[in-house]
Amino acid sequence: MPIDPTQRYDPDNIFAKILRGEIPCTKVYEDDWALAFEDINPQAAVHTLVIPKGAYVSWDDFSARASDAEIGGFVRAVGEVARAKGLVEPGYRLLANVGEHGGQEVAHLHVHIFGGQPLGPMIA
Ligand code: DGP
Repeated sequence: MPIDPTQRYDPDNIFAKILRGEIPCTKVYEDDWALAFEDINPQAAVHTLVIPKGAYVSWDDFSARASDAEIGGFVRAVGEVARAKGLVEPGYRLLANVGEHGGQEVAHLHVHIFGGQPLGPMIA
């Protein structure tokens, strides 16, 4: 079920457990602000998720409540992951699903990085 973006942060969501090391992931990047790991169900040749270390339900929650330092650190980390994966040329796609209409399934903000192939007009 897609999540309700107005819900309070659930510290037992699956990505919170990954952040705490309670569930394994294939880590590709980590710094003070963000963790990046491979999506368990890849939708493209490269499908990596980047999550902030802070407790934010969604992009909406993050953009409203996070500090400038957290936002800057997270945005920079997303770019760092894309560069580390060699995606800048010929390009890649970022996606953050928000709430029910966005189809968000995990209630901890995550940015999808898709790449490694021509992506066409849209990945649902
Ligand atoms: P979204 O629909 O934007 O909430 O996407 C959630 C993504 O999270 C989806 O592409 C699958 C991925 N995912 C769900 N559970 C796990 C997990 O336990 N590990 C990893 N690596 N990815 C997961």
